[in-house]
Amino acid sequence: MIRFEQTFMNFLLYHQERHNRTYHFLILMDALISAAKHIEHYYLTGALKGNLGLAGDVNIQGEDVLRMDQIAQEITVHYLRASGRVIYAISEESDKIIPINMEGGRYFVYFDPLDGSSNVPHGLPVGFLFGIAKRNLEGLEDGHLRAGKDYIAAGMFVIPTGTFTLALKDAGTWRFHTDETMDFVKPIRMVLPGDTNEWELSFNPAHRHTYSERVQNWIEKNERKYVFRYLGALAGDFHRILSNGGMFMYPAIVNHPDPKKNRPQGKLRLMYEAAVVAFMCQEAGGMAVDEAGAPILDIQPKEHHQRTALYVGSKPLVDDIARVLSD
Ligand code: FBP
Repeated sequence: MIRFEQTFMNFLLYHQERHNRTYHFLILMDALISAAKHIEHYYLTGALKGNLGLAGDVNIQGEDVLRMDQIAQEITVHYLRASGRVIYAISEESDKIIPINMEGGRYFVYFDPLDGSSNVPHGLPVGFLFGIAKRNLEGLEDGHLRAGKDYIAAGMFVIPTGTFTLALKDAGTWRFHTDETMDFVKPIRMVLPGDTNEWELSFNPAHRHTYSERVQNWIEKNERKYVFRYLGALAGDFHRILSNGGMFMYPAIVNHPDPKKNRPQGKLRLMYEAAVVAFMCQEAGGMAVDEAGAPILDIQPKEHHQRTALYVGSKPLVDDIARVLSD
């Protein structure tokens, strides 16, 4: 007896029908899935083809660009163009906004095509993160940068593990796995578990003494209660938090022995990293705050590569540190 699982597209079709929505979103999601599968192919064959090294350029954020960053960017922009549904896109790999179909597009797409750059040279798990906002259908669209709470969907592919997680506004966070036909199937609704025995803490321990005193004190007080895990790629670390509960944090760096290395505004990018996992976490019953303890999803971006500190995960834990941060 062959076992058949519900496919992602079948799941999304019913979702769109149930909410009386159009096929446009399906076409956009099909483009993002094609891009992720293509990137995964290049990543899996990267070592063999010599694509896991540096490209020789430096991006707007002063970071060395990896060959795989360029490949992932080119692939994603190709499929977003082919969808015809995107007004403009914002990418970690592009200094400027990427105009796509300014007249006829319906959506804004904010993405990081290959997150977790320190893992790339080793072929270890990385992420493809994306957030989607919609054009103003009631009135004139001024193309303003959207806050996370205005996103209609956000998701991530953990590459090369073949897992895909998508959150839909007011409709939950769903995880899909790849089947023998390389299709994403078997939607599993993700809800952050209440059992604190499984909860994990995730942060870069090499940085802990550069965090603010109150964050260091909070870690001191709580770290023995939870398992510690850190992959060094947001998508991978957040994937675990969604399954086991707990909290991932990338606090502001304010006490670095070399003051030039301080990052009071945080490291992670708001629109295509922090807001993406915050949206998915909220739809899974969790929450996310910044260094002031304010909700990540309420932050109105001033510029598209804006950074933020991030505390994301199970409500009781994030609430607890938010009280310390906002004190
Ligand atoms: P990139 O987009 O440049 O990869 O930066 C983001 C990131 O790699 C996250 O995925 C990860 O959580 C964090 O930076 C790791 O930073 P660090 O190496 O300082 O721990």
